Amino acid sequence: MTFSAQLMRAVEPQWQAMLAHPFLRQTADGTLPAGRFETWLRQDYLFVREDIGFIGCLLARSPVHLRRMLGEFIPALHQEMALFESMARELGVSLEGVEAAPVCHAYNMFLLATVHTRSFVESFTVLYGSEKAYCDSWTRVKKLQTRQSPYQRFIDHWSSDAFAAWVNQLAQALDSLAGRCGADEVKCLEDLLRLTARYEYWFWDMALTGAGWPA
Ligand code: MP5
Repeated sequence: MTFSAQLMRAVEPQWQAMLAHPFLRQTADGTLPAGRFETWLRQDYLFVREDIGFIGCLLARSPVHLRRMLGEFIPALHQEMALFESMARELGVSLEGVEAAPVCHAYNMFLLATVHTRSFVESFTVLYGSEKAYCDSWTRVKKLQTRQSPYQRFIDHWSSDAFAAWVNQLAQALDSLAGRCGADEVKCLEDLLRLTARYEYWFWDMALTGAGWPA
């Protein structure tokens, strides 16, 4: 079993909980209550915008052999933001003046704190977790879909072969870093990957419940 697959196995319960979140099933079968997808769209737009900063910091710390891969991801995220903007226009959703919900804020801060205070491989593992989470989650939506969705372009984007290939590239890069990791470091990577899966679960949950700040 590869190093990345071993890490994934250690967080299986949290991963399955994330994939079983009702937001995904309801998106797939069209039963999501009105406004819930739009909440996700607005919040994830903010998430991706901040994620670009995380990738930039990761790139600055990256070993030479991973720089091109990480560097090319930045324009891809700008393209993704254009997809959000175009879908928002299509759905009549405003992206102006949105405040980050607690989980969106916390998740972005977790990414930034990780890249500033933890090792490169620890930060890279968190990136792998967040990308794999979207690949697996949207592929699950695609599989459960019974009819065309108004949100099809998002579903197709993250369940595409191209996105799966990107996640696979990340897995291979993570495998190439395995040699740097002793037992303590591996435990640390598992903990960070688990936390990433939990943030992802919590993000779906926020979209479904609309949970915001108390005041
Ligand atoms: C991604 C995302 C990763 N957009 N939002 C969350 C909450 N988790 C992960 O996907 P990408 O392609 O980096 O936007």
